[in-house]
Amino acid sequence: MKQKLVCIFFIFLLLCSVKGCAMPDYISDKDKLNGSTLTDNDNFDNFIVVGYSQVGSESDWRSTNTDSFKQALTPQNNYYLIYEDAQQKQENQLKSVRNFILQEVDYIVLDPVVETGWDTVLSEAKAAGIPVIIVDRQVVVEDEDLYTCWIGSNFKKQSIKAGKWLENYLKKKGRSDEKINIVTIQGIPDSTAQIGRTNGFKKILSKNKNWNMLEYQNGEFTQAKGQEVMEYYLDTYEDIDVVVSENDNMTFGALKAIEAAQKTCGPDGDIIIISFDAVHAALQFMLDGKINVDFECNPMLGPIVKENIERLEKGKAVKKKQYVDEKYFDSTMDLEKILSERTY
Ligand code: GZL
Repeated sequence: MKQKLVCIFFIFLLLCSVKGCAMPDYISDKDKLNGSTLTDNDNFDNFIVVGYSQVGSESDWRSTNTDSFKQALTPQNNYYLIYEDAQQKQENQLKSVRNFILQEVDYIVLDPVVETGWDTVLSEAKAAGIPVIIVDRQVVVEDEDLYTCWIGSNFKKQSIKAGKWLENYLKKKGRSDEKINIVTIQGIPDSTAQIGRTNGFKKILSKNKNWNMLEYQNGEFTQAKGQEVMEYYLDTYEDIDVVVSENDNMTFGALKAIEAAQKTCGPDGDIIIISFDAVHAALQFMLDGKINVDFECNPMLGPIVKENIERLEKGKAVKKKQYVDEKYFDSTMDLEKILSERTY
């Protein structure tokens, strides 16, 4: 079976090179086996072939997340990883999953850009007898048996913690009864991260009648769009007290816009910045006094997926929903020490 896969793979690559079509971004064994190239008589029988459809490469968090899979599912660990970047488009993911089914991979790992629209393609994978592991964001499907398990963050919990952090912060500043104007830069609509982070913060917002949410705008989880949204907010609203930004890259864009508007932010500034992901660059901005608090979203899912596949290979059951551990960081902490110890 694997010989067929290898042959299809090389014919596909040959056609791509001839037709000039965009080659999929494969992490093939040859990348890892110290430059040696694959040959037809490579025995793939002991390799676990994984088709991995990733959302995109829109953020620092995403890159770290992708790397965690590339470092876990390697030929040295007997994996053949087929990685495809969907550029944040669901239609690309649907094509990738169907491609994986055609290639008769052993497992499909899907990080769904949005929650809906997966029932048909996951039914096709199930009919082909290929287990699907959902990671990071979630799918909403009629039949939960269409996927084996989900591994990721509790986004709603992250932003409930963010709302509670803001309550405590304002209390310490003697601003508990002050009118607080808030704007939110949201992630991709209908993505689990956006839904969870928006709804979690809303739970705390509803308990604080003096908090005034001025507007929600989609920052697409990217720095460029985050800056654009923040520029709009600064042009539209005279008095912004808090920015809730649903990922660090949008926060980076917001910081640029705030600086360009000659406003200040962070613990000693006019605008309180609440961010999510807690990537290295964001903690550096926090150390520089630009970000007040950042809620971690653990990107290291590759090793956990590897553990689950190995359990499945032995016929063992796996938990349907597996939440990863996460913390938060704020400017009162020893950020130099934290930065020196974190791997991402
Ligand atoms: C969260 C993930 C989000 C990150 C963003 O798990 O889905 O997508 O918070 C990324 O950085 O774009």
